[in-house]
Amino acid sequence: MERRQFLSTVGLGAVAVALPAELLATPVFDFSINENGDFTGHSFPDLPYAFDALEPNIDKMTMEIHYDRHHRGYYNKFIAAVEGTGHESTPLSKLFAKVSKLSSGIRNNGGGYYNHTLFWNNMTPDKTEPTTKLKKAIDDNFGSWEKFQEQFNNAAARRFGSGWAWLVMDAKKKLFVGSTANQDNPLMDVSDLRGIPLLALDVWEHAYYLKYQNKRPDYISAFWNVINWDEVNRRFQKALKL
Ligand code: MN3
Repeated sequence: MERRQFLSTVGLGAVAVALPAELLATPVFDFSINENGDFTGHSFPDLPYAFDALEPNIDKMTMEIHYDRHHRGYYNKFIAAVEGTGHESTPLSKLFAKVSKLSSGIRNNGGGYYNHTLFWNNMTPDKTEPTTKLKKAIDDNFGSWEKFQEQFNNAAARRFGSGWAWLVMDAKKKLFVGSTANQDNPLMDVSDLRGIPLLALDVWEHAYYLKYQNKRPDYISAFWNVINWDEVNRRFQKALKL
């Protein structure tokens, strides 16, 4: 047994409660299925705003390259990786729930396809606010809004190399902050951090290097200016009902 498996088996992992794939197979968390839970196919999503919409926090050229080359690349490679496996019509959440048994092509590119779709949608040029209910849950779980921000910023800044920072909810409705390496995400059975993703931040260098170079903390600070709290609220409400 690997150490990571052992830790989650004995309950010492950051989030030890595994989430049944059925719970996660809802449109809020898995955009490859519809409101009835039926698989609707994989498709490369539209960016929900213009390339320059998040300026000056995230610059236009970074958005163009990130969306049109990186994200599209993950999507195309995912489609190629899943072809011929019998999983062409399996929703993403179900693939992620058993990704340890699938190819690294599905894991890395399926993760890249999914994570970026969440990421674009949890940013906006519009002014949005967390609801009172979400703020209270943050206070209850982290002690204060500031402590939540500090934990999130640390998770994002301290992820060594490439990866993602997350706010997640576990099966007991507890909120956690953490990070994953590469294109892993909290829906994957290989991840130490397991839960329903409410907020995602890409901390790969390709997400910020053109504007921020080596100053990842500056990029993380700027991210707070463009978080789409309407979307985070929506996922939070949906996750509470699972
Ligand atoms: Mn990226």
